[in-house]
Amino acid sequence: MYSGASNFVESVDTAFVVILGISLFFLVSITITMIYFVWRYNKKRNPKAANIEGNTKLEIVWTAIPTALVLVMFYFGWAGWKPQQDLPPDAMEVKAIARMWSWTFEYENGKMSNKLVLPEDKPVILDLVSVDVIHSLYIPAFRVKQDMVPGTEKQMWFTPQEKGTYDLFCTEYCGLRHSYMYTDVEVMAQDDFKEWLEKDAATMAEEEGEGQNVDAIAGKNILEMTGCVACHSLDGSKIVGPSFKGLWNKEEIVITDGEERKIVADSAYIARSIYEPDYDIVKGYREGQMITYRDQLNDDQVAKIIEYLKTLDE
Ligand code: HEC
Ligand SMILES: [Cu+2]
Repeated sequence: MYSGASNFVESVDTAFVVILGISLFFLVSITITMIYFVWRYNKKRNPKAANIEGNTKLEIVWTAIPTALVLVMFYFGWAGWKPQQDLPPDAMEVKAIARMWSWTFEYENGKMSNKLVLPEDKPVILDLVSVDVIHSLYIPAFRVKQDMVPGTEKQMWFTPQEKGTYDLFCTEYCGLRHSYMYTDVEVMAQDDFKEWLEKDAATMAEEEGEGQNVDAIAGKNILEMTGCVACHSLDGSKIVGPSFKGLWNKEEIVITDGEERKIVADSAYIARSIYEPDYDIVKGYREGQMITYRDQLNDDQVAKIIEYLKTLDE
């Protein structure tokens, strides 16, 4: 508690402690009073019951005090909530994209990441986008949480104040692999962040694998960043969609407009599977599970993905 990991920790924790304190006070005092009454007014000690007809003074007291207490709790709740609604004008903006069942964060320079990487002590606004169903973005350590409703534009903001790694969860049950929909928030020094932000998938790949097939490594990074691996395994096992292992140049039966037909998984087929997933449905799988990546991936990125898929032969 009161960790200071974000600028909202103090106000949210204060509201929590105030409400917890009032609740504890009443739990203890009501329990003690009950026990005392059982002892004091049982039949042996108090054989003849009194009939009390009402007491105006008491009624005013037991209306006024709880009303005041509820208002106190409301005040602390409001004081913690209101600043979260007032977006700062000078904040850095990051687009947070939720889809079944992964997170992608897109920065102003176009960089994508499956982790939320942020500089320390700089206010950040998250533009919340869901491409399919209702998700909810929750960072417990920062005391922030906001539903993400497809078709609406919502935002949330906070200032990370301590370097470190924190959990980020989806907290709205969103289907089969909802419980896998989590990632990290990494808060780093402003200089380290700047350096990280400048590196795109291609330069990262160059550093990772000197002399190797750099496009393929970049393709793997893109698959991970955009969350394809939430539904497609790389090792032959079936998750929600078919595995990517051995996909390249495979002959398959797909269903197009209700008709079965045979295809070969070449570049054109794979690219169309990414841009228009419901055009061909792989036999044995369901339509409508994969949502188009038209807005998220360009031809160059898709080409790199294909380069990587070529390396996953059986
Ligand atoms: C929510 C789950 C989900 C996610 C995320 C997802 N897919 Fe799919 N994908 C499916 C399902 C289900 C199918 C099979 C039905 C169909 O063909 O549309 C499929 C089919 C495919 C196929 C055709 C496979 C074959 O065997 O012919 C390709 C290629 C593909 N996806 C690529 C991708 C890529 C690349 C990404 C990430 C950019 C991605 N998918 C993200 C669920 C998903
Ligand atoms: Cu979710």
